[in-house]
Amino acid sequence: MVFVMYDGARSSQPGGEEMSSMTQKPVMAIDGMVREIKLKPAQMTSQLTPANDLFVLAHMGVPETTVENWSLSIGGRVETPIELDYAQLRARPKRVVETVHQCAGSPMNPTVPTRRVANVRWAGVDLAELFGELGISADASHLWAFGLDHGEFAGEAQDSYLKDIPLGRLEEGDVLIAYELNGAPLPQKHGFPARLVVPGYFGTNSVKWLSRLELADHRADSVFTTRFYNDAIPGSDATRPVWEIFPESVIVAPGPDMRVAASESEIWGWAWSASGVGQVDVSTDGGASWRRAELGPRRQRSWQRFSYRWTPSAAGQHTLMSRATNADGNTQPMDGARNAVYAVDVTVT
Ligand SMILES: Nc1nc2c(c(=O)[nH]1)N[C@H]1C(S)=C(S)[C@@H](COP(=O)(O)O)O[C@H]1N2
Ligand SMILES: [Mo]
Repeated sequence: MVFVMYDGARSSQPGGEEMSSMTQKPVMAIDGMVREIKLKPAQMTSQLTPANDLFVLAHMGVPETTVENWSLSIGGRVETPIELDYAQLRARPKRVVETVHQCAGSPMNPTVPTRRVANVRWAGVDLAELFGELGISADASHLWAFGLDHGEFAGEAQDSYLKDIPLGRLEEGDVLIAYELNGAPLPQKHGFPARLVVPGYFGTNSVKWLSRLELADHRADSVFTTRFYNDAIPGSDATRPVWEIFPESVIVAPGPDMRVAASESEIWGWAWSASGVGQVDVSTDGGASWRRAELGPRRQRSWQRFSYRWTPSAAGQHTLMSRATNADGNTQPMDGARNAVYAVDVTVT
């Protein structure tokens, strides 16, 4: 793979040669939205999603980045602001986190299920540990994360991709500055050379091509934080940031429109939420009745396998469904939400 340096001469910005390395913007290798959805639920057959099968989402395109020109500045309400280059990042203790990774779907259609989900292993630097060394100011409440990508979104020019998370999530641990995906350097489309990873939060918060982290005493005011990615709370004027992943599940097998023998067979799939899953129920009659499925263990923040032994009562069409519930009793609605129950129609022969 060849990377083009994003020095002043290559910069599309006027006066590039007078700008410091910190404010230079990389050339966009791909200009405009990228959306590669590679797996349907029936294809999600492995616990760990191979990097090549991972969905790719980018609102404004993919920037060209190099290790040589990359650095991460950490500032705002920290006692000791720093700038880390790639070698300094790699020299720090390496943490590995296996976690479910899920796109929240289109920010313009937040109640439409898309089931863009995977389970991967990220490696990088633990951010709470790093901030422990740098010192967090007493008035800090949010972490802002800036990506190097820029371009047009929602009909306006955007300087960067900017997201925020509450400091409470940072303190819980496992928030990484990640430089590896499944044991290999991050592919370009997944944020090379380093990205934020917020396990348990929707993918939109895990900022790729990370260039700056800032602690602040309020939410970031970007189209990606306060305009989009805020869910309506039914019966109220208030909204809720798209942060924690809701309880959700998909049936992997049998797949849609499959023919199933009338003998005993297994219905299985994956279930997940920000806090893990306490129970999965399966319906074989379109949601009229539900039976408890067996639920496998959670590895760190991974999705969990569920399975149910089914002996069909009659030949013909059956609608299979699965429903995950977390420890707080939150469960999947039948419709009208991004985590709505997934249905699979099969024919029993
Ligand atoms: N810098 C940057 N980071 C980003 C985005 C983006 O457009 N720019 N898209 C987000 C969204 S919506 C998702 S779902 C995840 C997807 O991560 P992946 O492409 O590595 O699977 O990246 C997030 N991080
Ligand atoms: Mo997304």
